[in-house]
This record gives sequence, C-alpha cells and structure tokens, in this order.
Amino acid sequence: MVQSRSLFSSRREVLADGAVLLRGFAEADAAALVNSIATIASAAPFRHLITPGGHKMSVAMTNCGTAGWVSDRTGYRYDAFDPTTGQMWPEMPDEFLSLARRAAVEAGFENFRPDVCLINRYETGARLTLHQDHDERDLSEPIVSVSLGLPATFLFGGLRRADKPARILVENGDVAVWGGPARLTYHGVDRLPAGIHPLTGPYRFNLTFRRST
Ligand code: MD3
Ligand code: FE
Repeated sequence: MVQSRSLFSSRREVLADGAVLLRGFAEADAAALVNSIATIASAAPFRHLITPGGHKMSVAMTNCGTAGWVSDRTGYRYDAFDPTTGQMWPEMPDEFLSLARRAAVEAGFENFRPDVCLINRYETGARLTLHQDHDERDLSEPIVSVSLGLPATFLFGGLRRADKPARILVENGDVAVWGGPARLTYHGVDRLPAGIHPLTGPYRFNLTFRRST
C-alpha cells in the first residue's frame, strides 16, 4: 500500500517549538547513505577526536562538505582541511544534500544550504554528553540529523543545561530537524547498547548537516 499523506504526517513528532522528528523519513535511502559513508571514510577515516579538556571522544567522527567539525586541545572549530590527512574533506554527495534540504523543508525551513555534514559513528558504549551546537556562525540556520543503523536514545533537554532531558528512541531512517527557538537546545545521545543491525553491523551512524559560515 502506498503511504497516504496523512499517514506520513502521523510520523511527525513535534519535540518542542522548532524541533521535529520525522520518523522513517530517510528509511528508503538508508542503504545508499551507508554505502556513501564507507566511500567518504576511505578518504577521510573515522577518528576519535580529543576534546579541549584532553579526553578522547567515544564517538568516532569524520566529515564531508566544504568544511568539517574538528576538536583538539586548542578547542572546537570548523576547518576546510582534515587534520588527519591534510587534505580537503570529501565532497558532500548530492543525495546527502537533497535529503537534508527535503527534511528541512518538511520542518518549515525553506532555504537550508548546509556546507558541512559531520558523520558520527557509535560503537557499543559510545555516547555524547549533553551539549549545545553553537560553533556555527548563523544560528538562524537549522540542523538536520539522520539516524542510521542501530537504535539509540536521544537526550532532548531544554535551553539550560540543568533542564532534565526527555529520552527519545531513534531508529534507522529517523530524521530530526531543529532550529528557531529550539536551535540551542541541550541534547546528547545515551550510551549505545550492543547490537547488530543488518545495514551497519555493530554501529549506529548519525549524519548532522550544518551551515557553518
Ligand atoms: C536538538 N549528534 O554531533 S543530534 C552532534 O546522534 C550531535 O550523533 C547527535 O548532537 C547524534 O553534535 C545528533 C541530537 C539531537 C536530536 C534531536 C534534536 C539534537 C536535537 C531535536 C531538537 C534539538
Ligand atoms: Fe549536537
């Protein structure tokens, strides 16, 4: 049966003003996205970045686009060059860009032009502690996040770090968009439980699309 429009919109969950979860939005594209991740990682390998505090992140990261998000002892930044290879980041594939733009439109953001796709790889036990994404120049631009592979629990907090986060299970193909009043929401990802997914094996991947400049 072909999904009707009303059934599709019933898979939209509003998390807060400016934050929506589009359940299954990328499900049909998931296999192609995972293949593209492998190609990107063959040129710009996944690595565990060091935080300014000197801790090695449990999530492994790489990027594609005209810049990438990186961290080292000197701080967080967007950089046109991959510090691991000294090369520019791989180009953002057309299907990444079109998916991110379609999701943004679906959430009410018409002119999203991401220049960065940060690719996170979670293995068993990996997590992202509660944080805000505020390294981008223009906070009027939304962020689009695509979950692939093993399910995980998003921690969706408030505008203050102390706000107790809601726990939201996200699965392969789920897409989150947040902007406007939700752009600086504290968020994170709980420790990844062990598992095996048919598309990604022991991993969860997350694509986050941002406009850095
Ligand atoms: C905020 N990555 O890389 S965004 C990051 O799953 C990062 O790897 C997450 O946070 C990850 O900086 C994806 C988590 C998220 C999801 C939904 C939200 C943050 C949100 C909805 C509203 C506000
Ligand atoms: Fe984040």
